[in-house]
Amino acid sequence: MRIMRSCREIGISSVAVYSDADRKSMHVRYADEAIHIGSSPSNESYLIIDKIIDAAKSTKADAIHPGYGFLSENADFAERCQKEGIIFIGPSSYAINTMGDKITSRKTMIAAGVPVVPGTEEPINDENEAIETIKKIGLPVMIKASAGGGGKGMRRVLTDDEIIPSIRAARSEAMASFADDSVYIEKYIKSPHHIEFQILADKHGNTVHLFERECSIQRRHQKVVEETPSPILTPKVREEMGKAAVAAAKAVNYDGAGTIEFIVDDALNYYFLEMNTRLQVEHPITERVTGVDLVKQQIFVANGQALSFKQEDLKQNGHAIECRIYAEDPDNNFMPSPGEIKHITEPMGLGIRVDGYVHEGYEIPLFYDPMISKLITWGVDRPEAIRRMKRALYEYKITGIKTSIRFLEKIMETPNFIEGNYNTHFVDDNVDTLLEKEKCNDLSEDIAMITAFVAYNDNIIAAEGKQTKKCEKNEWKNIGRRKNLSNQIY
Ligand code: MV4
Repeated sequence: MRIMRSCREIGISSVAVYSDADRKSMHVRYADEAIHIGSSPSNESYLIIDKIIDAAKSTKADAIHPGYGFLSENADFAERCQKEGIIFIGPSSYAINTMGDKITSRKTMIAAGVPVVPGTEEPINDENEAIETIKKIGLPVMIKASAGGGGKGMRRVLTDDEIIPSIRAARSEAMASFADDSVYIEKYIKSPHHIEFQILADKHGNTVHLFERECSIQRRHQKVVEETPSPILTPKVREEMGKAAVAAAKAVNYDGAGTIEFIVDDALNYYFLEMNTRLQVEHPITERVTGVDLVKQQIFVANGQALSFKQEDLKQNGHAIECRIYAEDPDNNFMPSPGEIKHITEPMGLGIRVDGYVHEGYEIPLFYDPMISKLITWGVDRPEAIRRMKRALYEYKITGIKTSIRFLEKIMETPNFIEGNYNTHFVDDNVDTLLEKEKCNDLSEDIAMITAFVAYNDNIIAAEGKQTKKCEKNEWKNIGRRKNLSNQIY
């Protein structure tokens, strides 16, 4: 849907592919043409290169946008598109391959002068050698799989006697997950921030960055909330990191949209972690503060056009936050909650963007990622973006399935979040209050058949005087006196 929305604006017709489970999905209805490519499991449909290529050929498609998941970071797929004369809307297979292997990407970054986490440049071959290396680096360290990602094949080592078991465990996990057991060592960065830089490059040697996204609010390596600008970066560090991100992209002759992930410690030391060679889920917050449509830019540069703007044309305007809305039950260990949406009311109005595709009567399939939409708010500054997010989450009503909406409201109310004082441990550190039953449980879930109007009934009842609902927040009276209320004109 995201891709086709941009295509429609620039007059490009689109072809959707779909599996059995997605037969009734919005993208099938929205596309100009749709091709069925197989049964519901993704390894029988969306992951089969031949089926995607056949669909492109039979509809005479000029280009393929691979989206964010599935084949989007598959070098063989990028290469196959090229061989078939179809434009792959993404970087070269060389860039995907180089960045896909951690040891290779670390070496490439070291050569390009981009800071990496102190550690080994070569894979661990010998366990005794590894012990010596770790003595030099100093405990604690991380053992990481070269082919790794999403925390798989990663082990933290705190004590000497954990070294060998951790190496072996990381190796066997990496072998099972990626069929590649190479591992390497990095110094352990305590309580890091995850801050990533958006980059965009054309095929004519122009590379720019579109500033950062703060993505430290994660749960089990899944992002939950992202925002930009990062509450912790200073203008000087931001500028340095932006330059490092551009250098990282140039080192692999990158073209297209990509993301350079850094971990940042409390002293604002930053280290390259990995590059994502695709458009990312959280791209809308960057679009909102820079005004750049990243999907259109991906299409333009894939078509060989030069970027129409320079680094100095780009500014961060105001503040944007994204909350990922998942069909998951926060009260039941975030179990996926597929099923039919009985009722949905989505937030609207100034400063709100909802990137979604679901509708009343739609059945969320159990086969794919349970994310059902992304809610993005913008404000002139961070406090306004947060208050707008709280308003939008309040308006968001979904019945029939469990969602993460109330959990996200709790995050917006957590003092450390409001203060911008958080790192990658935020969810674990605040799990008790974030999961408080009465707050997380959307009462409207219990009356799933009743419409959203009833969800607003609290206020009607209060207005009739049948129930008193104290409004603690007549904060408008304090505009101009309270620091965290936005009253300036942007
Ligand atoms: C680290 C780290 C601390 N020190 N590396 C997790 C996923 C993978 N992309 C990298 N990860 C980490 N690497 C060193 N040397 C801590 C993490 C980490 C993390 C990083 C980003 C966002 C969330 C995280 C949650 C736990 C651990």
